[in-house]
Amino acid sequence: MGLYLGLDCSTQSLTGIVIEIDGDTRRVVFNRSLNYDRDLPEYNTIGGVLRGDVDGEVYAPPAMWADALDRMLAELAQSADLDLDNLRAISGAAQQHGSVYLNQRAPAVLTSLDATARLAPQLATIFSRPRSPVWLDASTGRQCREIEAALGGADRVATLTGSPACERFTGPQIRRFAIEQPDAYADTARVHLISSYLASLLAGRDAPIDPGDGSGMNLMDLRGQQWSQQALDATAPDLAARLPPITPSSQIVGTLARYWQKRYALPAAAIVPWTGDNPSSLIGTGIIHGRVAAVSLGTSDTVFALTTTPAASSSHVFRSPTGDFMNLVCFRNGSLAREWVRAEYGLDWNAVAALLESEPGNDGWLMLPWLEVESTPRIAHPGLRRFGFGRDDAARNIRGLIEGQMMAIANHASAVSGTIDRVIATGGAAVNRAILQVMANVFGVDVYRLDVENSAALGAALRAYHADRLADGEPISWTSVVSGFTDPQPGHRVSPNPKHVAMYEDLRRDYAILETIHRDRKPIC
Ligand code: XUL
Repeated sequence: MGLYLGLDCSTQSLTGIVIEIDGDTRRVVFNRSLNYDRDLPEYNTIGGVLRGDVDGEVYAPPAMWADALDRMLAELAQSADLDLDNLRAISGAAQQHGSVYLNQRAPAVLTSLDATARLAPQLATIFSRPRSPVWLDASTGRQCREIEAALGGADRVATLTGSPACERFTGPQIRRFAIEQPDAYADTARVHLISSYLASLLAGRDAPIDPGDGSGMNLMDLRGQQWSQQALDATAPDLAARLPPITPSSQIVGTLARYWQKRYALPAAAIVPWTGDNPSSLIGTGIIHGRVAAVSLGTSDTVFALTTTPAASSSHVFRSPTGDFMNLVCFRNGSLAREWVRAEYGLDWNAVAALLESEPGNDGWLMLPWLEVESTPRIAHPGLRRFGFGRDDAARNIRGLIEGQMMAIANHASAVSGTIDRVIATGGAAVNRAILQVMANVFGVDVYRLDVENSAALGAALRAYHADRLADGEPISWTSVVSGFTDPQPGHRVSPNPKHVAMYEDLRRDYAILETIHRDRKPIC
């Protein structure tokens, strides 16, 4: 019998899931979340982030994620019903693109942590940049253009690294830091992704970056799965020496550090490289075959699918933990926009659901739901665009925003997968059946919700299991890895209503026309 821990450090919370695998018995035995705003109020975040003085700057304190990790392992250690001696491996996922900057003191601090004291205060001296830019940051437009110019244009950057230069991606973020704060950059010995930073804290030493999260940096050669010297040169001086190596995502990188073993009486479990939340969700939704797309309704909404060859049409191509590729489109206006419209009209989620169900199609009225700067399509000048109704009409605003989001996702999904036979819905909003009904009607296919809501954390636990089997000389197929955890359950199926599918086909065309007219050509992505 083995226990496997998967963690997900997302924008707003840290989730931990433990799975137990004992022969054919497979079950989730621990599932907890800590919300940064609520459970770690001393960091003063709103929605897990802080806003900077410069337009578009969004960041988080890296010590907060360390603190959350410490508290999560404390909760795990206190779960009386788990025999943690059986904990064999740990992996994780983190919001993509965010970066953590460490100085040369970090390695010594990580190897000499005092197990009787909290983790975060002990890390106080290791950051060369106390603010970690996160994926919501949109302050690096200038650096994107400079990188594209140095590498021969946006298409060339996309072919090389999987994406055009994007404001939230790590390379442009590093460039801005190196140019605007050269002394702090000179003091930086290591630039980690949030994923590799947290893996380093668990292993007590510098952990590598996996190719899945490495693809979100504009720095990795997508095909070779190694740093591209050309991209590094176009980004910042002496960057190669500051980046951790890239290793396959199933290669064990160490064991749980003594700090954690002593502090929480945990065994020397294997540490498996962490990856990005989207590549991890690919495993946690069981998307290991084509023709199935996943839609993740989280702080960001994403739609993604597995592919053996990268699609030129997709805005992003990442490496997948299976060794293949994944096409992905990301929408910045996800749950924060949904939450905003709900609160703006003073409703609870049941009332929102009732409004969605009462008049599918919003009587033909549409909204472009760009509450904030949007990445798909590129919208630098945010603001809701309402067509045919005003601000005061709660029902039309609610339906306009949520139906608009679903139509945008469905329209752009053609870039990630040619034919879609089925959609797997994940993320916090996937528990709302009325939203999934809109999704099914808009896509015109069955939508399934999985038993485990946090597919990124589940994917991390499953990746830990996969790597553990491999290390034991018992390679196991991905189909066997996910079996029993991600099988679509008939009871969780939401089927489209044919009458509404036809209506949404027309509305989707209208929506696409409006999007083209109103889209902003300023190249942020
Ligand atoms: C993907 C993206 C977001 C983050 C946060 O490119 O920026 O989905 O991973 O979830």
